[in-house]
Amino acid sequence: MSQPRPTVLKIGGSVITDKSKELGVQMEAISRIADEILEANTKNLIIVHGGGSFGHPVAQRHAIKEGFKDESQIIGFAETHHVMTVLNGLFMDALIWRGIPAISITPSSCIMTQNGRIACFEDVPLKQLMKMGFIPVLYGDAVFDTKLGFTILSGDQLVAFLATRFNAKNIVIGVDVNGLYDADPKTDAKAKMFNHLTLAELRKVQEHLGRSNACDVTGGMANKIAELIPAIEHGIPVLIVNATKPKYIYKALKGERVKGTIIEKE
Ligand code: IP8
Repeated sequence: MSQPRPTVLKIGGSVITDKSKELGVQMEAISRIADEILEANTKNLIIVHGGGSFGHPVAQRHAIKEGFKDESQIIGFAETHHVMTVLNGLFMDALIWRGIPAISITPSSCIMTQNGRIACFEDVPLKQLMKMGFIPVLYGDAVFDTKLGFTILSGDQLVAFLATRFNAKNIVIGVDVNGLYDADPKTDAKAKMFNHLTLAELRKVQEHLGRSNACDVTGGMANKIAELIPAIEHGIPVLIVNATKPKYIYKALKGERVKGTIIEKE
């Protein structure tokens, strides 16, 4: 029997960390989201989380995304990867101690990029563990790059890649705003939220989407959307929801009605 199509869930770094202080964690949000994942009991789930106040400030300080230019960056790369494993560990703790069979997959150990784009992915263990009913948990990471030496792989590129590779049923993106807006809702009170967009409509609004103003080396909402386009082109619907609101991730995983932005191919 072929493997049922998975759901890919991304939990943004802005939801599980406190972006106002480096290495600030939102433990309550992590615990609540783990409760919601447990309750939703989604079969064939792949989880990806972002870097927030863990990965981004360290990566920015050492210019890791720009690639290897100077020996002094070596410790910065190791530090960026390390703080991501620390954040991942906190998330894994919350999942495992609730009895969720989650397995952490370290992107820097199974993925290489070429000029920042995923070029090779050793997916045999991941396929095997999914077949056995485990839930893989990946994250945006500092990764090795065939041209740049190293770089930063965003969780969003990873989400679109995994969704396409495993022919996902859907993608759920949990962020700290209610959905996709025509302007930054955090700074523009008149920003209007989209409930539904087709790919053609998305392309039209794409240029107006803001860049994140908090420290974010992978480029905020505009880049998030650009990264998701290949998966949407593939026919995989994306739902963007507010993961800081209780039960939204639960409802999104259960396929229940929830406030957010749905983006579909047509
Ligand atoms: O928060 C980037 O992942 P993202 C992770 O999904 C690092 O963009 C290491 C900055």
